[in-house]
Amino acid sequence: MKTRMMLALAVLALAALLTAGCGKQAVVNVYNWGDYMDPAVLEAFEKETKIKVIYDVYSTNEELLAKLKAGGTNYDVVIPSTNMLEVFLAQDLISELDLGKIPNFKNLDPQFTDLVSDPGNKYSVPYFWGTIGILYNAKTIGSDIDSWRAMFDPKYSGKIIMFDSVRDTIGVTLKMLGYSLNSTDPEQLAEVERLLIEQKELIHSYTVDAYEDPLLAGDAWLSMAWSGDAFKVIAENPDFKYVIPKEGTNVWVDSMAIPKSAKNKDAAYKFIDFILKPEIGAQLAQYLGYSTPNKEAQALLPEGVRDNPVIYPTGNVFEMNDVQVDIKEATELYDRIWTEIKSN
Ligand code: N2P
Repeated sequence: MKTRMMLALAVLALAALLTAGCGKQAVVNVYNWGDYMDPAVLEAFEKETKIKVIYDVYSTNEELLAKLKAGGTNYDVVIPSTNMLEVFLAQDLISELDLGKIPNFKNLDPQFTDLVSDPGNKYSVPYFWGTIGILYNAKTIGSDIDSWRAMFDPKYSGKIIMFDSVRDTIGVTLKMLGYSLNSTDPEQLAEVERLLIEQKELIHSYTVDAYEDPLLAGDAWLSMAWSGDAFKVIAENPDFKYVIPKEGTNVWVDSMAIPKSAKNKDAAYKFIDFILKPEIGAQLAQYLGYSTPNKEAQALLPEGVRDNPVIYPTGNVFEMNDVQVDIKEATELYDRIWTEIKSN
């Protein structure tokens, strides 16, 4: 009896193994920022290509770096910002692209291709871009905000949310002081450290992905915000306004790239090309509220989105704002300052 059961089990196990082997479904492992994808787009991709998407999210570029370096994850598509892409390239973590396999690359606006972080797009293809600004409840506050200084104003004590993101929070404070977002000057950074430590008693919280709820609930009045999130909050409650402070900000561009450790490169190419289809780019742009670098997609957007100043600020956004670059050896100094601020 026992032997027969064992035999039956062995046959079952063998059958399972064989089916898994034959019908092995193609997959693509995508690792993206949180709140940065329309699930319907993933479903449409799976339906069209029969490739299954395994999807995972991170909150910051630094988290993405840590995960990639730890190995063992085998992501096929990752979406770092320009500065983190530079770090990846310096550490030889990214595969060179064959743009011939991404015919929809032609849909991109030349303003967002051939960036200094990746001349000739040898390694990356833009996904979305946007800004960091201040999202605030204009009704509660009762006046317009136009400066990063508002984030340090004691009259908003307990109502201010800052980003839990080393480069972004140090970066905008540098901008407030009239310095470069990419400063590596120890004196300028010491000044920033002092201000951010002083500011701590005014802070409601540090977060990058949980500021909408406290704002909408009235527990916080003003927050550092990504433009797409701002667009969504304003749509929910028009008392909110989004401003790029007059001192300037970080204009970021996030790009899709294929790690060297990717196991499903063909599927990764198909995924990237799918995202660059005009109608998919437009669907995503509307869902996310971020700015599409895809000019064919932008043309498909309805009025009110296509020309919304939160998403597409007028004028040349690169003029008064900086794009983050890899700060190389100064990364250690930034990390030290950040730890000091957070633990103080
Ligand atoms: C959405 C992702 C923001 C991207 N939470 C910032 N680069």
